[in-house]
Amino acid sequence: MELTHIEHIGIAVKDLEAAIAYYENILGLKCYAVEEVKDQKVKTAFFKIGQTKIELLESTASDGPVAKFIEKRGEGIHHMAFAVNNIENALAEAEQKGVRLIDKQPRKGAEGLDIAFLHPKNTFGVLTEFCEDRKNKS
Ligand code: CMX
Repeated sequence: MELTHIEHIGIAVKDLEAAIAYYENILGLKCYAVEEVKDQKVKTAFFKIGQTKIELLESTASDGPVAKFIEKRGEGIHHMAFAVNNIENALAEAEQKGVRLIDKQPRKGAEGLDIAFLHPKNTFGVLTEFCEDRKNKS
């Protein structure tokens, strides 16, 4: 598979507005988008730093993955997302090499990207996401 860069780092927070204020007022980054991803039960806020984004994640439901994560492990880094050239190929290769897939097929995530997750129990404790940006490909 071909990973091109770290697309984003996902950070679970309890209060999106308070976290946005920290990233803007202390770190001096600019929040350029806030988007709800209903499917994932999260509200997200995005910042760009170089080629990489930071995605803040606030849960919108007590049974959502981010709410469960915060309950169990507290706020903090939730996942790391790699940009890949071909997400189906990357998933097939990971599975063939014995990694448990959370998503066997890509689905739509924030910013219209095609996304899929690998299980953290097989990735040394880091929930790993593959992302492919098909809309910006010619
Ligand atoms: N990073 C590392 N480990 C994690 C984790 C994370 N983000 N989330 C859960 N775990 C750990 C748990 O602590 C647990 O470990 P222990 O068994 O040692 O306690 C283990 O994984 C399994 O946990 P679980 O309770 O059986 O499973 P959950 O129901 O908590 O589900 C997971 C975990 C990763 C399968 C689920 O959160 C998932 O499917 N995630 C993918 C989707 C997602 O995270 N969406 C939110 C972001 C969406 C976006 O970016 O737009």
